[in-house]
Amino acid sequence: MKAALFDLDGVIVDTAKYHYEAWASIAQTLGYTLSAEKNEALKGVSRDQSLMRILDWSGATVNEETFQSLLKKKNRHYLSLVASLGPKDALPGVLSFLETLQYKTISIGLGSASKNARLILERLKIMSFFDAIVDGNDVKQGKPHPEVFLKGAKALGVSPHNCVVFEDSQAGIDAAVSAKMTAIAIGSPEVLSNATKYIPSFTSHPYAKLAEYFQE
Ligand code: B16
Ligand code: MG
Repeated sequence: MKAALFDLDGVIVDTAKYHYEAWASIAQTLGYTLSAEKNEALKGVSRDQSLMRILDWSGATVNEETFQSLLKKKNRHYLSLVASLGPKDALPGVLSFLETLQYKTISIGLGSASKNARLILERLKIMSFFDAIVDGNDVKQGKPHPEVFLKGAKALGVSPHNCVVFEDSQAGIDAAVSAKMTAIAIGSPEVLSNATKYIPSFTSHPYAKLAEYFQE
């Protein structure tokens, strides 16, 4: 049996831009300008690890209380930015791809670093497509550690080598490869590496073009 494991932010919905906006604002309060290039290294990375990286880049040090309050502030800002998300915000081609996978009886799982993943899936009204959901609340080790995808495979009852992962982040691709899964990158090989295949979006590569990865 084959399974598809989806990352959330940047693959199913364009929330990556909202994470960036919220982190850029936190970085600004630390006197640091977070570039889009640096932000690539935050994609797929957990909330606290992301703040650790920003602190490292900015050279700022904060005590534990401030660290926790910055995490809360970032999440409040992020939640305000995603408040108006709805079904129309799933990225182009995602819904029909999920429908095709379901029609082909391929198991569908979510493997996201986000603790807000369930909330976003509910807003998009696509929760029912997922046979298993593993998110930032369920793992001890964030991407690039393979835990999130290995737990997803286990929950679906599918061997890791039969799983196809869709990811937009380097941390996530590395996690999938380390889990011995097929990694399909949503993005360009100029920015991402280590994936089996690179596609710009689900519109240009519908199921027919990805079918070889789901063959038994
Ligand atoms: P939260 P993904 C990741 O989600 C994002 O790419 C990353 O930017 C974010 O820091 C992380 O989730 C944690 O998100 O603050 O909502 O718990 O791409 O793995 O779906
Ligand atoms: Mg992502």
